[in-house]
Amino acid sequence: MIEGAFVAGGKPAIEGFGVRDASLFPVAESLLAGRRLTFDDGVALFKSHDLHAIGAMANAAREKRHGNRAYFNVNRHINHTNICISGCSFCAFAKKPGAPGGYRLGLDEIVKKATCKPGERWEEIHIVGGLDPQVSFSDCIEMIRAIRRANPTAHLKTFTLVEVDYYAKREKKSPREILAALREAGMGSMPGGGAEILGENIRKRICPNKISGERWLELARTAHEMGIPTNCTMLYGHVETAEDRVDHMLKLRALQDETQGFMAFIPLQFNKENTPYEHLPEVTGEDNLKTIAVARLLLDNIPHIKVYWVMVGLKIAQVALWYGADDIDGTVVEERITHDAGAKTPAGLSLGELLHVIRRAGRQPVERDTLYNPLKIYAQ
Ligand code: V47
Repeated sequence: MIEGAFVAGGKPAIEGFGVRDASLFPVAESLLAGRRLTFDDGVALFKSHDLHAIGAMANAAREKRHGNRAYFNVNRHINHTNICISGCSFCAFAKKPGAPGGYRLGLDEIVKKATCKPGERWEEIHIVGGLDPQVSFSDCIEMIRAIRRANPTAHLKTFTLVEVDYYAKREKKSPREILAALREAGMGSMPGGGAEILGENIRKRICPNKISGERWLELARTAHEMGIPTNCTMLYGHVETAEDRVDHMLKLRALQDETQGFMAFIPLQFNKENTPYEHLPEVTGEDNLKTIAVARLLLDNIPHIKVYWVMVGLKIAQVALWYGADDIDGTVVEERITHDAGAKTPAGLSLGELLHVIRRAGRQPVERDTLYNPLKIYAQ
């Protein structure tokens, strides 16, 4: 049940959210009564332009869980290879083997990136790469071990479920064996990439060679059963419909009911440059904020909704902290996937810049570790 939506003067509670679009009255009533939102509620939210009311509902849910806190972490991304056989149409980062622009970092370069210079620290290193035929599973294990040696205190959030499936097939091993070996080498948790849109109709169009949505969910279940926490994502703003987005979120919600293994949901705004979708309209700020808000409202069992400023920009990220997001990713340092697709955001932020963004949004910055244990609560 969402509290605090009641207004003085005996007005109906629903007005506390400022809902003007009648199609959202049932949604607001469900929230006030503590009822779980349905597929139709999700679609109504996406189709409505009553943005402030949607934000107010999401903010009430966000503040009920997290108060005024805005979590962030001091992290660094490393993309060890962009060579990939998957051929997903939305991805400007990936290069086919032998194609111009392909790169594969050597172990020395990876270790150098993972090693802190004086004055630097990374609480988390986030490592993902393409499905590169020249990178063996033992290379992956060696990479994790070498990073661990170079930076023993950083949490390693490594490899997507897509990479787990790829190496399981290549090594003729079960996903459990692959995950166990990665964990043994030093992997602490997994990022949420590769989910895209889980519905097969869209997957067939945008990433026909990638694992199915069903397989992605099955692998997430396996990781969670093994006690490996993961994130989950949704790539939005390409050819999907409101119904596809809601279906995606409800599939994640259903799995989370079973496993409680997802830490955070991160909506990923599609960046279209250098992809076949350049003709599509830009994703708007309205859509960014609405997607964050609907995620907060539908995903009532996923503790954190993270806004990824790299994709939506710092200004929208600030507002998103009032539209359902309680977490903002992060210092990042170096980013390739979005920037190869035309992102105009910086590649990384200093701790001071990130604190400024959160404070100027009026939220209390809380530095967290990957598993959301607070490390430091900063003055607002
Ligand atoms: O899976 C690819 C997406 C993902 C584009 O778990 C694109 O904490 C936008 O998963 N425009 C990788 N997105 C990034 C990712 C991620 C990022 C930040 C935090 C976490 C986390 C995970 O990027 C891919 C794909 O869905 N992607 N191409 C593009 N043109």
